[in-house]
Amino acid sequence: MSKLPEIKADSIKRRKNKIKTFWLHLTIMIEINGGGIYMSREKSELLCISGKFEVAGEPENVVPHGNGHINDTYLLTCRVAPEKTCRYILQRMNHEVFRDPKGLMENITGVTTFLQKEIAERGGDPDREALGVIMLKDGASYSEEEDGTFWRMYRFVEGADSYDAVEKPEDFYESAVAFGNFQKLLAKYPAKSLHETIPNFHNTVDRLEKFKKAVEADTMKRAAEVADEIRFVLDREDDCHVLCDMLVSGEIPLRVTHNDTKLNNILLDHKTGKGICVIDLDTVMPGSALYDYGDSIRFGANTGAEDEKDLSKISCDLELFALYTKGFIEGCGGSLTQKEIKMLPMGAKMMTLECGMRFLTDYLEGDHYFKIHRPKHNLDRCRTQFCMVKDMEDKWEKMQEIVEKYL
Ligand code: ADP
Ligand code: GN1
Ligand code: MG
Repeated sequence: MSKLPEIKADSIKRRKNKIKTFWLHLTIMIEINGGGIYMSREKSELLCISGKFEVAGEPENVVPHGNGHINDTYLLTCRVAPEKTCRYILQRMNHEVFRDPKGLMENITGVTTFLQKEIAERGGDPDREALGVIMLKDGASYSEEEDGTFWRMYRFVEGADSYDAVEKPEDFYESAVAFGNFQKLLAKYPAKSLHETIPNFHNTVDRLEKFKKAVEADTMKRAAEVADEIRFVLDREDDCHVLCDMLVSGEIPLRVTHNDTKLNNILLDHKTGKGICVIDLDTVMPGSALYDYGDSIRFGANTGAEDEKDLSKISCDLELFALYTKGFIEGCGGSLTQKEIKMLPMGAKMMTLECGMRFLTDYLEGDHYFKIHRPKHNLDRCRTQFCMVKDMEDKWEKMQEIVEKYL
């Protein structure tokens, strides 16, 4: 979890320099994010939006929170009594990514209510183990502001944290158990009632087509610079069809899945170390168990960060791969089919290739989808993903051996 640096007032000069640097960074970020609404929001405005929700006490403070690439997330503190505060997550939904905020919030209220009930029936704590949507005072689940932005609020899960990298292997294992269990909890969710919040989200064949169009259009004149990366994708065109074909033929089942299972989308309990609450439910849709498994491996089993510039730091850690495999299969509680288990390495490779392709598409199109914090950020991200794919290909037999133990 990133912490804001403290400014120590030991000399006025140093302080002035820091303030100058801060504004320089802020200006760069605003420019990089296309004058993003995110950075230009006034605290007073955020507190005013917060006041429309059913919060306990009075909204007192609000600060940016977390490292998601899509939504703008803030931590809100409300004053309940002189010595007591209550915290919430306030989020601006990215409605360029999620075109149907109403449908999206219907999914989230439906899924969270369902999860709370399932968790309570199993003797768990529904207030901590599932996201809790805070309604508006008028009973709606989100607020549409006059400037066309959409806002929602969640109960802040106290005593837990999300991580941007695996610090302890046990944490990765616990996240696997929790993501597997999440899928199990939603096994009976009425899948047909779910809106497809991002059509074709993990349809790799469709992603490939969009990528090819971006290469052809080359609106930013960046294709020549990334010829090697383009070739990398085209050399693996056949792979892109494998999971889609298996879903269509029914060889692997369609399930209600999370679809965005990176490590920072799970909260780990400070005391027990268990994966206490799965968050970021925007993409809960019918999908494949291999997507959830694969996306976690893509992010968490990588020895480097998703945006690491030094590619020598990138590889697929087979110990972490084995640990996650064990946890996920256990978490799914015997619900994975033999075919799904056999295809787990392919799930990992495809989610990594697809994500790299998405970063590259965004780079070619001018970085309009994923938030970036420096020039070529999406290109750096794409390169780590492709490096990880290559390493998986080199370790393919070992990955299969690890998985075959469970057949
Ligand atoms: P994004 O879609 O942009 O990734 P997330 O919903 O994942 O947004 O939220 C961003 C971060 O905010 C998470 O990684 C997590 O650290 C934190 N967060 C989100 N919801 C909660 C919550 N209910 N309680 C505690 N922390 C949360
Ligand atoms: C986005 O929202 P966040 O940061 O958890 C993206 C995922 C990508 C991921 C790459 C809705 O996830 O699909 O795998 O970035 N979410 C969406 O880090 O596109
Ligand atoms: Mg997230």
